[in-house]
Amino acid sequence: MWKLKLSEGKDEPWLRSVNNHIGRQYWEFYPNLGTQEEREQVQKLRAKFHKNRFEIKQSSDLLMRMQFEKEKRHEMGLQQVKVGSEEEISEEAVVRTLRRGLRFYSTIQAHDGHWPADYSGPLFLLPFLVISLSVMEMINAILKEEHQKEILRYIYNHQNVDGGWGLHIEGHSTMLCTALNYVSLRILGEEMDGGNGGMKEARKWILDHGGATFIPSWGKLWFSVLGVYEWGGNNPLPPELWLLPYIVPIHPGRMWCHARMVYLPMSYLYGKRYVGPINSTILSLRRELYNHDYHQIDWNLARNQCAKEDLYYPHPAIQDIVWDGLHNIVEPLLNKWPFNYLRKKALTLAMDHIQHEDEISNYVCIGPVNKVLNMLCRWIEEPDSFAVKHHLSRIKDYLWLAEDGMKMTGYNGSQLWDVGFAVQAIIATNLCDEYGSMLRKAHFFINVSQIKEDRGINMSSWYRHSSKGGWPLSTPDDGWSISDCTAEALNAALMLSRMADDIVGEAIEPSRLYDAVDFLLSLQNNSGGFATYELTRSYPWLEMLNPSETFGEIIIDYQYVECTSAAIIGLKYFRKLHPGYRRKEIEACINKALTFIQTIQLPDGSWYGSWGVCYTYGTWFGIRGLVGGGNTYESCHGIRKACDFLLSKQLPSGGWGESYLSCQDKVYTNIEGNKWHIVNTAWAMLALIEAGQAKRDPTPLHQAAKVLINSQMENGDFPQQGIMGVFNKNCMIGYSTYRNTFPIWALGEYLNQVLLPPKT
Ligand code: LAN
Repeated sequence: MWKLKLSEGKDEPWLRSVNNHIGRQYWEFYPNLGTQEEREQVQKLRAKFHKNRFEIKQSSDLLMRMQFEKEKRHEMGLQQVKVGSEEEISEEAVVRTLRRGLRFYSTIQAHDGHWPADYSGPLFLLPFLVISLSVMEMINAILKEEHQKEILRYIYNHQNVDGGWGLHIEGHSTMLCTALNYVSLRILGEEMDGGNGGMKEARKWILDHGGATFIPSWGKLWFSVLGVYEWGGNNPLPPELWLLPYIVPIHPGRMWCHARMVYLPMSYLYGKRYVGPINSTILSLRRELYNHDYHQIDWNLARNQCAKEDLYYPHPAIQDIVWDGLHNIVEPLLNKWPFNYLRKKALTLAMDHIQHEDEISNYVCIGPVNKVLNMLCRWIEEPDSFAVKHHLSRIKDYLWLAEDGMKMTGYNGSQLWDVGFAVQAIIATNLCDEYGSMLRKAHFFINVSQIKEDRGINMSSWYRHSSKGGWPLSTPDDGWSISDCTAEALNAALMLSRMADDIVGEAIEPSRLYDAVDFLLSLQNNSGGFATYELTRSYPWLEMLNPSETFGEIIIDYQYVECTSAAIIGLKYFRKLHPGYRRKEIEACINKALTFIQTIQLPDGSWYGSWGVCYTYGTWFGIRGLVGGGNTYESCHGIRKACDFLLSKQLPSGGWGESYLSCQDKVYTNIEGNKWHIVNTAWAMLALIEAGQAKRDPTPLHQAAKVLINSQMENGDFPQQGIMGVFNKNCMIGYSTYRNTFPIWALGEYLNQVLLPPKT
């Protein structure tokens, strides 16, 4: 049976960690583990997912829950609460719901203080891993039989009825994910007509949509490396860009760090025109993926082909002109003497940057895409190197298992991010005396997850902003501090610092909080807004050169309401508790940030949320920032408009339910059938309560609270509904702890601000 391992890694020779692996989560298979009964239960959970897979696309982390239940058997002891539609909500009903919710929450907290969870959704990640390991001829060495079985389960479970795969688990079929998953299945040994017809349907989908020349650029690149597509069918990704002076706006050092870090190894592969070993599967795939004979394909035409299902960001004409020029004129030159000298130099420089990222991220890397790309590049450079061993040892950090199979996650988890919210949620219930041990553990986790030092020397020569004092999304091993992760963690740490040591443990030393504040202050842009990991370094018009077709707004680090509001809240609270430290600068920073938030509020009163779905998420942050920064409903027109906006979207059921389509279409869209979603409902409630709705008219809040109370399950858990995280406008990603954290948080505020208003 599979077992989830937490905070382990000390015995693995190729692993390094800055904090003793605290927060690391991965699954391992033990053939003799578990009783017959337990194995049967696992099979049942899998069968149930499979049966309902077309209706319910999200798994519910039931294998992890099962393991925790076994380890920490708990007596719920409190009867479930249901409130009738005409009934008034009693204080007792809310307290009991919260106690039940918290009791369950404590059973799924790890001993190290974090809440382990699935963090998946995109369907292109696993194929990237499979293809890279295939090129390295290491599939069977790294992905053991049981892994492969679970990976196949996952891929088939998420095949759409039409035979294709979406960009993410809820999406319509796309060429990118259909061709990639089809190829992965073939590499993993599936026959052309295997999978109970699944393979045949997939192949039909690909051919019906023009064949694999219509795959977007990222797919073209991976297929070229694999040997089932020609390099001449790729638009250029010249590594020479790294040789430009920094002043040039398109210098890679000015790009959003995710785009920079993904296009870096891509440009290395492109510059090398690397092609992996050709075997019979590859030769067969060359026949399977196209409507025409492979050798007759017009690769030059293929460069700009893209299936309409995949086209989120169509290339503007100017981009195609640039590509044509580079492809037809510059590339041929760069491959000839004496210009090939430049290519050589650029490749060496690119490799230096790849190595630097690997080293200072402890081979975790900034995300799953550059992780496997870097691994492949290091292998190409030196297959037996220590670097490759380091890389291989970190693969499992990105693999998660649930009842739908084994998937690759969007990061090596969202541990710290989830803990930051969890602390704020638990404290909001004001039942913390009873649940102090949860807070104590979470406090410890926050403490050991801060990035205490910059690891590289001379960060700026690697185009890195200083990370010192910040907090990461997952664990500090990757070395990448993020603005809002830092701000939320700072906020949580400050809240904990005001509570009794004997309950929540010792507070983090002020000097370390000062480091966090320094980091935040260093991230404010001139406009007042905050981007994600770094300052905004270049101009939005560069988006014209976004080559990805599938993803929107990836070229520069834009400024977001989420990041800016979080910074305001963290800094404001810090200033209150530590009034002596950089007081003036903090005040100026908050004021500028407040102005920024107001300037990006949309005419209907909402904010577009970029990292959660979508206007409910953004508007929660907008209100949180404005109120946290000292504004009130009465004093601030923006808050009034935002409240009106949220109230106008409340459903007759009393909840809110926003579809992921909001993110891509940029129009508020209800979930099909006007269904509510507990997480949207909680965000809207939190926003309205923060803006003082209770004083004006608590009815909408009572209605919403009823939805949350009634949705709680018998064991105190909450149901996993649609996917609630997003990135790059177009791709969804699941935050599996949100279903517990946000209902608890919202009901906590509801109890203490609405039912038992604080005495003033
Ligand atoms: C994340 C996840 C966390 C997220 C928040 C902290 C929630 C946000 O407020 C700031 C941006 C950030 C850090 C973020 C950026 C983009 C990420 C890293 C991701 C959504 C997780 C996965 C995604 C990454 C880009 C996926 C790889 C795909 C590419 C297109 C490069």
